[in-house]
Amino acid sequence: AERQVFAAVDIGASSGRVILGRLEGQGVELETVHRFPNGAQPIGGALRWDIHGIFDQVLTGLAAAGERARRNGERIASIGIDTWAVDYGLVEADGSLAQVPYSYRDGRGEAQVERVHALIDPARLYATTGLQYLPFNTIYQLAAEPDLAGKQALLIPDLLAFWLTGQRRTEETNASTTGLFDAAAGEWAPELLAPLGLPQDLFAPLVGPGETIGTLLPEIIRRTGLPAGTPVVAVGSHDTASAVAAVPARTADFAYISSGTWSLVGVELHAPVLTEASRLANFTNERGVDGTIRYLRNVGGLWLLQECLRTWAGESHAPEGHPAGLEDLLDAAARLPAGGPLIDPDASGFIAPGGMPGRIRDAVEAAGGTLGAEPAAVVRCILDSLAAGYARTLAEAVQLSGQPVGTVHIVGGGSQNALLCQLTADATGLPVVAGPVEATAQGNILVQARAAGAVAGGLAELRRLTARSQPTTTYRPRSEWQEPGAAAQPATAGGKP
Ligand code: ADP
Ligand code: LRH
Repeated sequence: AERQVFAAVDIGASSGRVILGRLEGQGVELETVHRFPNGAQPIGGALRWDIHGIFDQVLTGLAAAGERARRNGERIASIGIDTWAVDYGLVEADGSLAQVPYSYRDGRGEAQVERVHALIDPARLYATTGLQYLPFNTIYQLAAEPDLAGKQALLIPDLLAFWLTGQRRTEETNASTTGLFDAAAGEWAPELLAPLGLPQDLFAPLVGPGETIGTLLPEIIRRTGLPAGTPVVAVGSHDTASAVAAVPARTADFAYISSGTWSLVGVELHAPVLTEASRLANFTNERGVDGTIRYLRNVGGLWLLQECLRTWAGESHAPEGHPAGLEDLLDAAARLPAGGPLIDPDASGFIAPGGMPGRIRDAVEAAGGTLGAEPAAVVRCILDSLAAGYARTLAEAVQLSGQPVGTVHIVGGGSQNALLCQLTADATGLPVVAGPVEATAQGNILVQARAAGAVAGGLAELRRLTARSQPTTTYRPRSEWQEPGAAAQPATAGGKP
């Protein structure tokens, strides 16, 4: 029989990819077959996603994946889709798209926050949804829609799955980021819709990771050359849920930092923490694979760096996953002394795009500090501030959840940033294990492989499988007497323990 491979469509706010995963011995081998830049764009007077362009890239990637599998004598057993959270497309009853989807970085959600909180007390919202307050949560964006009658809101991965299969579902890990989902029950919270004037049938039925959404439509089969009957399987369609499923932890006492455009910093729990203390600390209880709770906070993330690079390059191009010149800048930033100025990377003033180096300088000066003129100083300020934010967030996560942490795992594109990994080890006083870079695709593929019966076990087994097959780099906290900015000497580990 042909060997099975699994296709992951993983689209972050800064780049998308289609990755093939094949089971090899004790682990999973990943092969990136297509990659494309992504980013919100000003369209029609608002910040939006070029969703038709994104879907074209998905089809190009799936066609490439099919071609690759055919040449290897393999069969694509299924396709799984994950993207960033929160955003959605509005679909009419006839299936057509009502508008180009807005980006969460457009300010229209924030403008609704006061009105929404006047209608439903934020303490009640938190007690039900356990969701951290972010001004762009789906609930605030939906409150800005002038006319939802007869329309359905499909979250971005669900919209792409609808276009591939014709089936409308809402995958539950991503549903948990809407602000309209009951964290403890793992179901929609329909009682929150009416007070906001939102229609009861706004959302499609829920589906969980591992369940089949549908099979490819005939027109998709024509366009991609994939075999008829190829299923689209629900995964942790929230990219962070897939990433956390592929944290290569070998023990239970781990924390994670999913590091990309955002840094998602926290621990995994088996029940939500819905206390007032948790709400005031703004921790979220988002749903993970296998009904787990991702107890975490959003830290501003490499968005700050992406935007600075874009400004320094003339602000013309879309942000890229692998920006040119980044390595030189990081080397220069690593040579600067520790103890430089800090900003609050979570400040809402950093959410919108444009002019980021100036905004960072303003923030430093407003706090009475000074920031060197050269780009490396700005980069160092960002990374020092992120590391400090990680340490603060992890300490609070441990305190609020009671979950002990002995190791910090950094996964995603940002795990390649050796300076940030070392600064994180220094700031937390804990060993940092960096990698895999493509944890999100890995988690996406593992859930598909398990649904197909090709691997078995719970998250702990899936994590051991990742630890066995994906290379990681360990950073130890530097003691204080060391030269400031001394080059880190990470120990590299890969393959078998
Ligand atoms: P997202 O899924 O949010 O689009 P990724 O996980 O792809 O984000 O991570 C993108 C980030 O990874 C970039 O903003 C960049 O800071 C970082 N990155 C990518 N490649 C490298 C590299 N070679 N060295 C250091 N950092 C890198
Ligand atoms: C990371 C992410 C994060 C959300 C944000 C909108 O890509 O999904 O978990 O908060 O994007």
